[in-house]
Amino acid sequence: MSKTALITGITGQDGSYLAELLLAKGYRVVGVVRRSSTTPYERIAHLVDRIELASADLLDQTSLTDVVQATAPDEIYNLAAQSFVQTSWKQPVLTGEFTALGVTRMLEALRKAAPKARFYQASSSEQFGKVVETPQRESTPFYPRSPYGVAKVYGHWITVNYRESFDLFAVSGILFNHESPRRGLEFVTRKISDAVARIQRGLQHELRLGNIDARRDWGFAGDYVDAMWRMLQQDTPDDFVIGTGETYSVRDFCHAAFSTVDLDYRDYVVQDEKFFRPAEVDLLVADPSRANHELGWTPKIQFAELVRMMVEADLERYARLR
Ligand code: NAP
Ligand code: G4F
Repeated sequence: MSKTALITGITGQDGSYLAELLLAKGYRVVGVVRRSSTTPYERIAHLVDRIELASADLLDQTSLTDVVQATAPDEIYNLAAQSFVQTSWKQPVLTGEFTALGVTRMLEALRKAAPKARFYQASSSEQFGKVVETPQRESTPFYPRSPYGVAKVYGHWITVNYRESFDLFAVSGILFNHESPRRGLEFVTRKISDAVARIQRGLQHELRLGNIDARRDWGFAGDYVDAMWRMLQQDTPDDFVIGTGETYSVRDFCHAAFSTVDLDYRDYVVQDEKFFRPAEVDLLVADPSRANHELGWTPKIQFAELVRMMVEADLERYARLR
């Protein structure tokens, strides 16, 4: 009997890679999509014939409970969120509704309609924020620096609380930044890879960025969805930090991306106050040793390969558009 997985956020970067992984493992995959007047399925267009889509919204308890009831999942991956940190200062209440209370709604849906299902919550290294130790591990205290980070801390602790209160198999993966050619264009890595391709084609002449000294632990999204799956295959539910253990600055990313096409980023990057944040997360770097040992998980794609993959994908995309 094949297992059934329910994925919220299937139209997002991670949802699309996770759906591919689970289909390859023989799962029946059901993805939650919210009602829209358009069908924004570009990341899963190649999968729509092999997955089922169900309509529900993180803001609406009835729709979530109904989808869980109708699907009878063995595993639930709660990936849906308002995931862009910068937007969380402009829409703090909505971010709290989606990214914090949305988790409680999903847990309530599971508790009522499928209490035996295993639950994965997409926690974030943004929870470490103004870091109190380096590298950051599972025991590192949280100090979030944005409404998004605060909402994710809530989502994390409500998952722990439901596990302990109701004996659910519910876990949080504290994932550090993970990127891919499917990353949204507003995130800094994709903004850079897209700009490199546009500059190369003469469509753009400069790249306006905020704080290029911020450091992140960047991995490949395809590797990270494998860690999500591994967390739900354990004998006992537990939370894990997932990252590469290496940190690079936005400036490093610019250097690597522009070098791919033999350009010097200093000739194009302009710093713009508009992209600075009210409170910044200066440095993130994971200690993924528990995931290495207990999940048998290690990232396959390193920083240089990730940057090249993203720039080449955008170069090809613009070449196809010609
Ligand atoms: P993403 O590309 O922004 O995708 C977000 C998904 O959430 C989209 O499918 C979106 O649907 C859906 N969504 C948003 N609001 C919703 C609502 N009210 N009801 C139903 N669905 C809704 O994010 P991602 O990069 O794949 O990240 C996946 C999850 O991991 C997020 O929770 C994110 O916060 C977390 N995370 C990401 C990273 C990272 O580096 N990528 C690191 C740590 C944690 P639409 O297509 O309809 O907008
Ligand atoms: O790419 P970013 O917007 O990602 P950020 O804020 O680290 O958040 C991402 O990773 C989190 C995991 O730690 C996820 F939970 C979250 O959902 C999201 O996927 O910004 C990265 C860094 C920041 O320090 C930002 O200030 O890049 C800096 N930056 C500099 N200039 C910029 C820009 N970020 C963006 N988006 N745009 C700029 O122009």
